Amino acid sequence: MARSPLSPFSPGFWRSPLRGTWFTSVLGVVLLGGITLLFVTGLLSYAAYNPDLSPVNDKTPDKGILGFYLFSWPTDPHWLYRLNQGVHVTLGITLIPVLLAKLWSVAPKLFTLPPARSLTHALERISLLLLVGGALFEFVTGVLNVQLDYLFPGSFYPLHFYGAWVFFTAFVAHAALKTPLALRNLRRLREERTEPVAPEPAAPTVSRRGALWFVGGGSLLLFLTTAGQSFDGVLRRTALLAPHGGAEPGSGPGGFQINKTAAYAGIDPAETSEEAWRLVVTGRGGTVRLSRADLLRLPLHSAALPIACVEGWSTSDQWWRGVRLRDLAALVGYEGDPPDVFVESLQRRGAFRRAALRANQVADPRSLLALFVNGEDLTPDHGHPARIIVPAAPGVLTTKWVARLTFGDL
Ligand SMILES: Nc1nc2c(c(=O)[nH]1)N[C@H]1C(S)=C(S)[C@@H](COP(=O)(O)O)O[C@H]1N2
Ligand SMILES: [Mo]
Repeated sequence: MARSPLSPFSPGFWRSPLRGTWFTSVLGVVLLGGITLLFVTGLLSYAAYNPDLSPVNDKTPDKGILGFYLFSWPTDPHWLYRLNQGVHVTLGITLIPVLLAKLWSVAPKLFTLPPARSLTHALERISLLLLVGGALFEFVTGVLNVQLDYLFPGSFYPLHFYGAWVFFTAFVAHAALKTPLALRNLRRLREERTEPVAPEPAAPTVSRRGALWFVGGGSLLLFLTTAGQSFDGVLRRTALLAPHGGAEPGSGPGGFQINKTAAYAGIDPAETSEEAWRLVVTGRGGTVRLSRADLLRLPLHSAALPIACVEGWSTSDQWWRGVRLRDLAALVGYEGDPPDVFVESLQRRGAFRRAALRANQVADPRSLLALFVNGEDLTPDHGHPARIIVPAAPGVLTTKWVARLTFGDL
């Protein structure tokens, strides 16, 4: 047998007998479905931010046509964002072994020489570069965001969003070219009859089917240690790999997941006291300043709504109680048809201290400036003295430690 050459550019370098059209086709078909669903849930996640209420929610400069949106994000069903983002993040993490196995199975192709035999071949290889680079970029930025709590504050979002367009464009071209072949391979070829791509294959140590079980087992393990972060109690404890897995932060009314604590956000308790804190509400009818006692004299309403973060974790429904946003709009000149609102927190630095909500969200009777949760005053970490809560909206729009509401078309 010939000695294995050292350079990956020589075909004899690649020895695994597992690489072959059947193996690649099975993984390819799984990714075709999985990545399409990732892209759709990702776009919906973007729409859920109300990106057109810019530059507040989507701060990307010159976003052009890729920053399009087609509809006002609905407020029903109230768990819509929770489901969408749970699927997006859990599926993305579950697909990692499949993606890696697929890249491994076609790795020799990335090293073929000459780099381009013709113009078409050159174009195909450039598109592969965008495909592989785009896939790695999207999965790495996604995992970093989920695991490392916004490693690059503010910039994850445009990176992951515009990276998705690059990746998905290459993915569509690749799928259009290869899907018919992959499906034909799966119909015609049986695993045993596939020729290995290696010209000098080593002796197999595991069957192709066995290798697929290994990949699938890896995915299952990731799924089982991630999915629980979208649930409370016992299930959350199974989410060993998720930052918001494990135990709840304490018990009692405020004993559900916390994104940023009051201390982290630099909220000075002196500013949130009964005497110091005033809510400033502005609209076409003027400005009113309300203490917490003033708010408590307004009609109070309850709504059972979850917190669902872009990172994929969520809580079950919590019981919020407070003043309807549309009632606050009515105080400053919008009787009946509330407009958009711009919300600002007491927080001075960092992300997520300002957010815009669209008119349909303000109008929903379950959209509250919450003062209580689960029957008690909000805890400092959940936004005392007042926070926004809106059905079906991403957590990032539910501003805590609210200081100012400005109603008007944005
Ligand atoms: N002022 C302020 N509000 C905020 C945040 C923040 O960092 N600062 N984080 C937001 C994000 S990203 C989420 S997911 C929710 C989390 O709410 P919780 O900590 O009560 O679970 O609060 C939102 N409101
Ligand atoms: Mo979040």
